[in-house]
Amino acid sequence: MKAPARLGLYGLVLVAVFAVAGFTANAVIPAVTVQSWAEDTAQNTHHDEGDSMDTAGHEGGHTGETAPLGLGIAQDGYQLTAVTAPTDTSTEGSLSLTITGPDGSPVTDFELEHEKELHLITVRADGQHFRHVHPEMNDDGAWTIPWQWEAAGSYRIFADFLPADAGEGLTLSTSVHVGGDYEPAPATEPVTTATVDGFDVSVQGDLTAGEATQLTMTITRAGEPVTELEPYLGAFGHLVALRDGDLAYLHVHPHGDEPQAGQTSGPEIVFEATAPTEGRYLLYLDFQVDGEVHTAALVIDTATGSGGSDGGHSDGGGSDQEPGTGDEHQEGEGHDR
Ligand SMILES: [Cu+2]
Repeated sequence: MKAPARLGLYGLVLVAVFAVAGFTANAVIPAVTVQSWAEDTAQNTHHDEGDSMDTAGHEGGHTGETAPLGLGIAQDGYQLTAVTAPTDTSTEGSLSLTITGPDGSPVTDFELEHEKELHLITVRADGQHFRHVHPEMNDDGAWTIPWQWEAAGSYRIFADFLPADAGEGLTLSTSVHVGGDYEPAPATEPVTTATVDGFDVSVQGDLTAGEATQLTMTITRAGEPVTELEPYLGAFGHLVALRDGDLAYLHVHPHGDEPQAGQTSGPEIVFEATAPTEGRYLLYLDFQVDGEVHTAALVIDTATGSGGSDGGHSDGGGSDQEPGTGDEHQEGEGHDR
């Protein structure tokens, strides 16, 4: 029996994504290339004819149950369309998009995921200026939110949603370009503690390519543990993880039961994440205290897995910035590892 062509194609795309990410850690352009590959794949799998590309016969590239990476503008017949946004930083306008379904018409029937029908994530190609918002849908199926960009550059826009007819959630994305002076600020090293709005957020744990691992976020304020975390989007925190370089979108799951209204927690929030490949990952934690949502941005590299024990990285991934040896194998290596 021949394996379905779609598996071969999918594997090929994964291999291609890996190769691109591996050779050009901080480049912007390959993401576009990857996106078009992903689109091709989505279209081919949708039509299900399968044999139009002989290269699909290439086997051995599949990596098992790796989830989609959110890099395509279309998947399973669903497509991100009519994306509009201000084209410079001085314009106050709106950000708008429409999801079309397999029949080509706008989808208006969505199911709740993390308490919302559609999650919109925007982030600049260098990982800066992350925003996670929830637009409103009008009767035509257009999702809109008032919008002004805070900085120029190329942005990726992710829509995360669950069409009622699809049965499973989808993440689609596209790029928009914002004119003006652009000062790129890519991640040059891991950042395992960050301060936002007076809260100190740290991450402990390792990301390991191809394995589900736990990441623990700890939130303190003025040195005291924060224990009044409030439920936000059905959890005590919402974590988005993106692969540095192509901004591949990882699905991250909070641990523990869904909180009840009025319940509080802290100072730790535990997540489970699977890094699709080795590399650097950008983490964005949304958490709520006193009715206000804060976002902390962190950066973590995958633990050096294959080939052994890496001599003592087991202290939680160098999460502390204590004087001494806290930076044994990460400082100053640039992006090449
Ligand atoms: Cu959301």
